[in-house]
Amino acid sequence: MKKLIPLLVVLTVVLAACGGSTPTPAATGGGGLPAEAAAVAAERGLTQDDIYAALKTYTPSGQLDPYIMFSSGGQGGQVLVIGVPSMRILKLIAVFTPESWQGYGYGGSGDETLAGGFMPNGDEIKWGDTHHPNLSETGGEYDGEFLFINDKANARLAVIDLRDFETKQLIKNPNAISDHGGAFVTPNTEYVIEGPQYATPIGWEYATLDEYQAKYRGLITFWKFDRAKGRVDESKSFQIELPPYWQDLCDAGKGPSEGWFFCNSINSEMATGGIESGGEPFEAGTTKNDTDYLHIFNWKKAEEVANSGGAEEINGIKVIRLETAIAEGILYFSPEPKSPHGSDVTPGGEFIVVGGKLDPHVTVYSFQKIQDAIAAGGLDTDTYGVPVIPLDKAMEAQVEIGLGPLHTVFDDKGYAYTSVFLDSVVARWTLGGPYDDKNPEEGWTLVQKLPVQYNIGHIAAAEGDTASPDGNYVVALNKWSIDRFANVGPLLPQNFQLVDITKTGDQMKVIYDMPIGMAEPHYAQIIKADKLKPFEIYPEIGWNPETMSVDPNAVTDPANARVERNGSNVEIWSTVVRSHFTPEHVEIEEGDRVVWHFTSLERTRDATHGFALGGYNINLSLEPGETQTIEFDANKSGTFVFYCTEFCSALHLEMLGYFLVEPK
Ligand code: K7E
Ligand code: CUA
Repeated sequence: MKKLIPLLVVLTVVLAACGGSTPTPAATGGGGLPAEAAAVAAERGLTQDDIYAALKTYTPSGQLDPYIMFSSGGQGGQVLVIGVPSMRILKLIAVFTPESWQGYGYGGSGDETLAGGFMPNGDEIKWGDTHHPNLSETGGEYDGEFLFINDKANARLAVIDLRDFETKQLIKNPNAISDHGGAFVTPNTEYVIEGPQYATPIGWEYATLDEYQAKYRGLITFWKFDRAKGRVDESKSFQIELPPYWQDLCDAGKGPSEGWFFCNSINSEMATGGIESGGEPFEAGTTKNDTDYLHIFNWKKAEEVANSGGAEEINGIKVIRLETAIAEGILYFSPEPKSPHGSDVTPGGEFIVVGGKLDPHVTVYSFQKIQDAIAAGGLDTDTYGVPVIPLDKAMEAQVEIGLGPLHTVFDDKGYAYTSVFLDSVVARWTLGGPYDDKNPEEGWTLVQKLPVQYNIGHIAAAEGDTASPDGNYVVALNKWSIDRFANVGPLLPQNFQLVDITKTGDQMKVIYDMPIGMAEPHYAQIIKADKLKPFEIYPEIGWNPETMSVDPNAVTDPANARVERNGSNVEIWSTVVRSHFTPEHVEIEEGDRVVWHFTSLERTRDATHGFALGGYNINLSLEPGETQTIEFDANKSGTFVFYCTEFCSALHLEMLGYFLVEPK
């Protein structure tokens, strides 16, 4: 009984502190709930910290999360949408991988979107390795309009429209076969940047590994974003040729560093592996040097050069050659220790933070010092002639935080948070102020190392990549979960841990574990929920989500639903509403070409219908007001059934039709 007293005290105090509204009798009635809650806590063996965590995260039915996290779905090729702090999955957005339940890649407009990401020869790619989601920004703040994400495996970029949380565009990079440092936006989303990763000859032409230094190249792409169209405009985009170091994570400058862009890199050794034939294995060959190169780009200058004839067109896109980039002052390097990962610009834009996987420090670069060194000139160059700013001329500070620092995010209190992989901790440290040469190291101090479970990769903060991060939460995106969840066999979930960062000093706390029972996410961004203004239903009946306008083939009245034949072409206009398809009988002939339009007449929120056509690999999701078109050859005769795949009403099971294909 003694053990219960502190619990009771905490609960009473916390409950009393919960908002200014008058507590309901149920909450305090004669101490009823605290006693009951204390009994539950005792029964479950909950500590005071557990009770605090529960109260910080429990979200009653109908209460909405103040933040929304967009997480990469890793090699599953999707984006996960998660409420914070409840850590409930709200949606999985199909991006690079077909998802039948969203009707993405099973007959509807998603087919065309997916086809945009196929190889130039038309070869289909039906998955992606998503790493870095990035929200569109205006003035360095998330604006809630668009989300971008890369596919590392195939060097592709995706555009998701946050009016309906659907993927609108995939683009295959015409000159790179893998990427990593993307998607990252400039502060007004002028460009969405896709950094490279593993060097290959431009256009992935054939060249042997003996020709690595001569022919293999890095390549960074600045995709021009047309906000009005909601699409990337390849004709106004450009690339910059880079030495064959493996450019890694990137971030755009903002504030004083706006117009610049920063990427860390690995493999300044230009290792080519091949242990089986006497070479050094990659992991040894790429980690011999003590430093690699932070890549520093003047993208405003690059834009000018690309738009004034300074680029060469390769496979349909402008490419600024390495010599041009050097001659025009577009590219500089500065050494970064050791096996770097992560490149994160501070909210004020004055500093760039780089982690070193094999170095116990984070290294902080000063943008002003970089500018001063460039202005002073006289810089040595690397093998390819790129000017190198010595580390001591660019560095502002180093903070020793532990083994394996990776990524850094920020809050509103002047703290930085770095994920530390080998130590499995979140390190909180203080950012020194703007550069003061009388006291250059002031304020760069480690404050707390919070253990997380286990092996944290990325870390995400609420509004974390903006010019004004919030200070409530960070999420540790842990790669391993080991013993945190019930055993589900040898392939385990990842573990997202929510960390409360509201209190200053060494008071960070883990307050929630969320298993990700899917692929392995990399990065995530967290936006204030009230910045998102998605449709509740599509604005008008007949809305085509691809064009974001009313489709010419929309049918707003079931009386106009019909089947028309023109030779062997059959065109069908169907309406869909609870609880029937019109028409319910579709009779055609084997070998017909079928074009079939569907319009949902629903105006009720959440009244979604599906359209499944068994035997033809077709399934659509028809949200209220949506119009979709499918096209296929009726290459199989027989009696087929189409039915609704969403339980939409009491008579959902009766929502079906017959599709009769008469043999030739
Ligand atoms: Cu997983 Cu950003 Cu691709 Cu680091 S990267 S962890
Ligand atoms: Cu419509 Cu079920």
